[in-house]
Amino acid sequence: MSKFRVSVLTVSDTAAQDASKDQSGPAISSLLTASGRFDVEDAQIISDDEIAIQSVVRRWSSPEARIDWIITTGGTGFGVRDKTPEAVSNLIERHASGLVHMLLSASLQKTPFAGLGRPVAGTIKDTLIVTLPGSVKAVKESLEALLGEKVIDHALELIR
Ligand code: MTE
Ligand code: CU1
Repeated sequence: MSKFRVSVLTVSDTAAQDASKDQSGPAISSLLTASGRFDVEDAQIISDDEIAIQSVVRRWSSPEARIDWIITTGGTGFGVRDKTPEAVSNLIERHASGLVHMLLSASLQKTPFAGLGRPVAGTIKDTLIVTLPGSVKAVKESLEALLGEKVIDHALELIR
């Protein structure tokens, strides 16, 4: 079976100014690559801007891009600039509330602050998209839940 094609979008005003401040994007890429099941095809950093988020997500979810899974990191909390879930939600065709539930329940076992996360997940055409929080700790905990029992692999097999 060929590897799943993943693109990683870091959403952060700070990292958009200075790419060296992006820790969660590289953390996601290295965890995925280390698993041996995923190829990271593209990684970008943009500011907390709904239009900018949507333009990247639209491009990556177009059939020509052939991306199986888009992961975003950052902008999912309560900060006034945190708009990732709203931007992504408007593009999702089928919501994956089960994956959201999984992310939240796994994360709540690590910290009650996970209750401040507002993740969304779902499919846009043949692409799955999941929004993760912005910290490296949260990203590791979230990917552990999604990749551990190969739940995400099964989801990706069903849509490809
Ligand atoms: N989820 C996990 N697994 N671990 C964490 O430490 N931190 C929470 C939450 N989700 C956390 C987590 C916190 S403190 C915030 S504010 C929200 O994610 C939103 O993060 P973001 O605004 O960086 O996207
Ligand atoms: Cu927080």
